[in-house]
Amino acid sequence: MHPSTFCHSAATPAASSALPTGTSTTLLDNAAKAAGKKYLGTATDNGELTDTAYTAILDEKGMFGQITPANSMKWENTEPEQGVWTWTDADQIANLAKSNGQLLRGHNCVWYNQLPSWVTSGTWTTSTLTSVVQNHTGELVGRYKGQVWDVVNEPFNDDGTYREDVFYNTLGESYIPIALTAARAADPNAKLYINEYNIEYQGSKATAMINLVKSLQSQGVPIDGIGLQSHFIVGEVPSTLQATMESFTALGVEIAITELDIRMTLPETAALLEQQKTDYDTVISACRAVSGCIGVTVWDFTDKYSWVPSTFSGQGAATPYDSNLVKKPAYDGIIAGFA
Ligand code: 9MR
Repeated sequence: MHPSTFCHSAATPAASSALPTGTSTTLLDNAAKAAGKKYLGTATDNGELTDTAYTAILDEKGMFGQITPANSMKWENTEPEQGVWTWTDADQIANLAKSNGQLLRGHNCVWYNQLPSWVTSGTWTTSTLTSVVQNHTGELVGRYKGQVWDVVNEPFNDDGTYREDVFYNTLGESYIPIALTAARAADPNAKLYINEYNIEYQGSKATAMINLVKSLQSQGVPIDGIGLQSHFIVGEVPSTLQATMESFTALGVEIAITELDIRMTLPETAALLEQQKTDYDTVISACRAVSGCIGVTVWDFTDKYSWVPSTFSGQGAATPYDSNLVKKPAYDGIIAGFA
């Protein structure tokens, strides 16, 4: 790199220098616990753990009380071939949680995405796929005991019908009780969740989740919680969020915000960042107000590693730290929400 380019960019990151930053010195998990919540957590991923500026924040005591592996516990990474288990990356995140004294959220056992081809392209009968689901779920939940698990991830389409994947197409809705029952058998102390997006709004998808949980409860199938992923858009956080949460906790299950981020159309502006601060405050305040909402996880804490730009072209800046690991106004919004 040309020396003058280096000096310029090191001294004044052009993109963020003119924009407002976060100023709170309160740590995020400390704020969550002071509000009576179990944690403020973050997703993280193995490739990020060599970034020492990143890990300095991730590991700081009082900052994140919980972590979720963004990818390393997923099926394609843990059982890439039938009965062949690869635990190195998953163990790295679990061990990090242990050494930092953080809760771990297992993510996830059964999901339509990031599946190895032996699962998606296999020739299954009801009986063989039941065993596969039981075995995979049991291995994961049994390996990392005493944790919270997203046992089933994203079972619904946005209209509230069941997503058609290899599990549903072979086993119908019964794959859900099969997975939950196997998880409970593997670790009676694990908290078992179904995790979903676009259930933060009242509508067919949230209603489908309520009906599913009621049905599981009536069958005696173990279900402890509902995860609201909460991938939001700046200025569009649902005004009914708290009411939706209450409709879930009324079922007698706990809930958590599991993958919070609030994206914007780039470029960032001062006005968008201020709105984002308000939006983070709104989401955190809703969790704070609902006693059954146990905690909030951001889907990574820095724009440097957010999944958003690669999925939503032209959008990003969804997290509380910018890509230079500088706090954004959104950070202060989280603190304000817990205050
Ligand atoms: O953050 C994850 C990203 O690194 C992966 O490429 C992506 C692949 O599907 O999955 C992301 O995490 C998803 C999570 O597992 C389930 N809910 C949506 C998340 C964002 O896509």
